[in-house]
Amino acid sequence: MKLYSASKAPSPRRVVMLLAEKSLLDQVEIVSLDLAAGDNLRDEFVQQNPMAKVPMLALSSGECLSEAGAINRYLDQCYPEPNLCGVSPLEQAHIDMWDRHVEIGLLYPVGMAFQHGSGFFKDRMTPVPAWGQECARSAVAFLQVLEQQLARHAYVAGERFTVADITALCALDFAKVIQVRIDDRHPSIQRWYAECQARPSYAASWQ
Ligand SMILES: N[C@@H](CCC(=O)N[C@@H](CS)C(=O)NCC(=O)O)C(=O)O
Repeated sequence: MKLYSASKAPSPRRVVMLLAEKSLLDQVEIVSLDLAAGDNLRDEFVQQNPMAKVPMLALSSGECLSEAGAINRYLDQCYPEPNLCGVSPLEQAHIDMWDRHVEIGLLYPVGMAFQHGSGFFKDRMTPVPAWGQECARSAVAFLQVLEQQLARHAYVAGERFTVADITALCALDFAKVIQVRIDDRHPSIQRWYAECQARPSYAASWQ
């Protein structure tokens, strides 16, 4: 398998962290694209992933998968230990629900705040700074939702570490680029973050 990734990008990092949790990093070739240089916009990449984004997982069959959530669910089914996406239908739905809450409530707005505030991709989109500011505000507001959830539960989707924690960690780390950080208003997130940061997969995911 080949994972198309990019240094410091939060979406492929979700997949790298899941691979690390499953001790699979040595079975995957990681191909790092230079997004600023537009490696992901080149024809050969777009033919395999019409959305022109990373991550993309290329299987030995020639099939290509994109979307971090879809790739992680596929890998969790293929390599079931440790389970990160849920076992029973209800648990799977619950974990997927929180993964989506974090993706929509935090990761997406942080990404929009970064793109529209920095103009990092202005060669391929029109930055709208006011939209970036609105997205930053909604990301900050979501931290209260996360704080309440983590005050009630050990982890984002309940009492064990799952893909929803991976998504939240990657989103929170990336939020630093838009100056959004957890602080004294978020004691439960701080407790959870310290625990997750101590996992070997956290250090391994920075590649
Ligand atoms: N929803 C997608 C988001 C993918 C995404 O936006 N990836 C960013 C890096 S984090 C990217 O490839 N950006 C390049 C571009 O927009 O040109 C996922 O979860 O995989």
